[in-house]
Amino acid sequence: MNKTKVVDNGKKIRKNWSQSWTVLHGGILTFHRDPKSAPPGTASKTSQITPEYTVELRGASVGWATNKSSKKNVLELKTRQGCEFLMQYDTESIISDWLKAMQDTIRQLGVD
Ligand code: I3S
Repeated sequence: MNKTKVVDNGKKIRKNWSQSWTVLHGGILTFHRDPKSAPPGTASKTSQITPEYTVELRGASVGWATNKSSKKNVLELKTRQGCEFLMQYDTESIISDWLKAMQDTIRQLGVD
């Protein structure tokens, strides 16, 4: 999917959309760099899919983003640590599955 951070520890930052392979496991979302999206000639252009960063879903909230982007099918994820991400994919059924999976995870984790 495509993702960008928009708020970092309460501070609004400039969007920087990038493609990533995303995995949800054990309440942690891990964004991985797509090797194909690495700029040519960079060291990261290997066949490896490397983790980029993780997001803890405990205490987070997620929903459809409204008026946050000109892209379609955009989700907004707010973490308990005060970061916000936009997540986007053109196929609505796929991003809807992500929304449901994240909502279920957040509900199961609770806040404590
Ligand atoms: O919310 P914005 O400012 O319209 O977001 C766009 C910008 O971040 C733009 O980059 P620049 O900061 O170089 O202008 C991105 O390329 C666009 O993708 C952003 O808009 P969308 O609507 O795609 O989220």
